[in-house]
Amino acid sequence: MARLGLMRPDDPEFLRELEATWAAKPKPSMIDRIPRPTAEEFHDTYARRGLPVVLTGVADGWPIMTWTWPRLRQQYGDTKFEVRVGPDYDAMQRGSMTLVEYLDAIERGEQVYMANNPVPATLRPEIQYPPYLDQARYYDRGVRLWIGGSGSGAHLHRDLTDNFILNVLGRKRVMLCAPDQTPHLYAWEVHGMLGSCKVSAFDPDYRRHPAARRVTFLNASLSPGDLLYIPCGWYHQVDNLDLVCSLNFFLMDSFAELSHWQPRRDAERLAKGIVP
Ligand SMILES: O=C(O)CCC(=O)C(=O)O
Repeated sequence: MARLGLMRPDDPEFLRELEATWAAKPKPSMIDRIPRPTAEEFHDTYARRGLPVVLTGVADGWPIMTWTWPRLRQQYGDTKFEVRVGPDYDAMQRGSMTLVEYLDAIERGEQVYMANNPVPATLRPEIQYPPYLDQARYYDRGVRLWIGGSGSGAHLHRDLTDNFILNVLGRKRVMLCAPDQTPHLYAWEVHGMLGSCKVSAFDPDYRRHPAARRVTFLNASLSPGDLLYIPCGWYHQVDNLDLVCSLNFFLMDSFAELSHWQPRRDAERLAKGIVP
């Protein structure tokens, strides 16, 4: 298995090379679903090529997959979480609620999303990392908890690291498109480097965003236990189809192999005493 880089790619030069690399190669026409691949299969077919994939069966037997709504309510009902309030990302307020208050608010039809919370210490022992990468690639604050009602979700954006989404309860739909589609997605400067976009991948308004006609969005439908790998730079938009609980594992790095970037990764590895 090839050794992979360690650098967090928050340099605009990295993103430019990532975009140029994708502009020069054919894009996938669908997102593969692969049952429990070996680490070699995952690295060689997906991570090094920067290709998204849904891995199935990987979380079978993990403690987290025994979570149920009644158990979450009972064990973590008094735990406080941050919530996003309101339907529009750019105009939303942030609030704080216990899990029980939050689940009750969803039942009343309120537009709140318990998004992107650090995992509370009491829950940590139940969490395992996806086994494909050594533990040093993960970091505690990179594991995030998302609980949302039907219709909640995240607008189209990209992240600056590789990322796994583990869907725990409910169904989630994710639409993705390749990193080089930036010019057709109408950047929306709500949070700078994240590359938020005004285009809706689920319901594009071609009258307002005509260039979006050129974009092919790929669908990934996630059921409980599905693990979606989103490589750095891939745009994604999320729609929760039911009451959903999911976890994110944001990594320290991008594993896409880029020719220009590789010498800098090698230098970083040497500086850290890691022999390639
Ligand atoms: O699950 C969600 O609503 C959003 C997840 C997301 O945006 C991400 O993983 O970057």
